Amino acid sequence: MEYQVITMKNRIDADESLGGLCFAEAERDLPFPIRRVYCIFKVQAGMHRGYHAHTRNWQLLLCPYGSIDIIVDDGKRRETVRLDDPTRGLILHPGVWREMIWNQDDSVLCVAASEYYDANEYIRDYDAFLQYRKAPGADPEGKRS
Ligand code: T46
Repeated sequence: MEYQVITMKNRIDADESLGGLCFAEAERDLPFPIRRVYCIFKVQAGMHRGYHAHTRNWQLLLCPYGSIDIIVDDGKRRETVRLDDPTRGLILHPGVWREMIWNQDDSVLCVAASEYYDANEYIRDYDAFLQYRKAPGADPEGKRS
């Protein structure tokens, strides 16, 4: 499957009340440069988002607060990765379908992305995604050079 689960480098203070800090550096800890960051917040438990793949975009997904399940689908298999610890990160390669399920109210999803936002590099139709997986050089939207 074209994803990795990583443990972010972290510094947990000996004094538990001071909590912890975790981090990753682009192109050192992550296999891509970071051009964009975004967060998804104030989502109610039980809600689903996503339902798309990217043709170019690499992403690191983090859940700094709460619990979110990420379903990753390569067109043949579907696997679920639970993000419920701030130090646990999910690197999604381009070309995988993702769905996100909120397990807990107000869980926060933070994402570092390799690309600027470009609606044209999303595949939002599952049948088009399956076609794309069969012929990754082909453009399901007719928009890639
Ligand atoms: C992804 C998952 C994990 C922007 O204008 N700029 C942005 O950088 C982003 C990410 C989104 N948008 C707009 C596009 C839509 O009008 O924000 C709206 C909501 O985006 P979307 O429905 O794609 O949100 P999700 O939660 O389904 O998916 C998002 C990311 O779009 C996607 O890249 O992998 O989070």
